[in-house]
Amino acid sequence: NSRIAVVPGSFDPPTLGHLDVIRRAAALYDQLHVLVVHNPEKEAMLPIAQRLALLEQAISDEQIAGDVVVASWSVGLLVDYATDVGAGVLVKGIRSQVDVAYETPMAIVNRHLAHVETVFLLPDPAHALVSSSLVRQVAALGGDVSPFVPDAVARFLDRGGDGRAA
Ligand code: COD
Repeated sequence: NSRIAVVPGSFDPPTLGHLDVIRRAAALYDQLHVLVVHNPEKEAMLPIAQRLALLEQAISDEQIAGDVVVASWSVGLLVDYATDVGAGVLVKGIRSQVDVAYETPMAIVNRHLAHVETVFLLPDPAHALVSSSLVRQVAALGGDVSPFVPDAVARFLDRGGDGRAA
């Protein structure tokens, strides 16, 4: 009876906050699915395929131990993916009361829809203020994003991977 969890997110781009949650969740479960979910409410910086590639690179660079699968999902409910892969848990990072307010109704809906529980991990204080939207803003204005993102992401954005001239 293996314990399988999904860590969903936009990961646009992956940050050190995401990698911290992934590392700690990988230590808690037998198998982890890091799932890039298309969020229609947010205007994307990077295509899904690029986010997948950067996540895979960062997870390998950071030598995150365990059975970690990287995948994407753009059709239907997030809990349908969880049910398909036999996962009973979604893991989310909680940075603030804003995250609690955003995640609570989704967690309740997901439990009703598919008996999938949501587990919240508190962030490492070192990365608690990091968000993808902050990184997108710094990158768009030509700032140094390297304190906030894995090396693979910093190199990619430095090369102008966000569409801005390098
Ligand atoms: N420290 C700790 N955790 C962090 C940090 C940090 N610095 N930064 C981000 N996180 C966490 C977030 O809280 C979140 O749990 C996760 O990492 C991903 O963050 P993002 O910003 O990449 O992703 P979001 O917030 O855009 O989430 C997108 C989802 C698709 C996961 C979300 O919108 C969702 O669950 N949607 C449900 C879709 C669905 O099935 N809807 C129908 C039923 S509700």
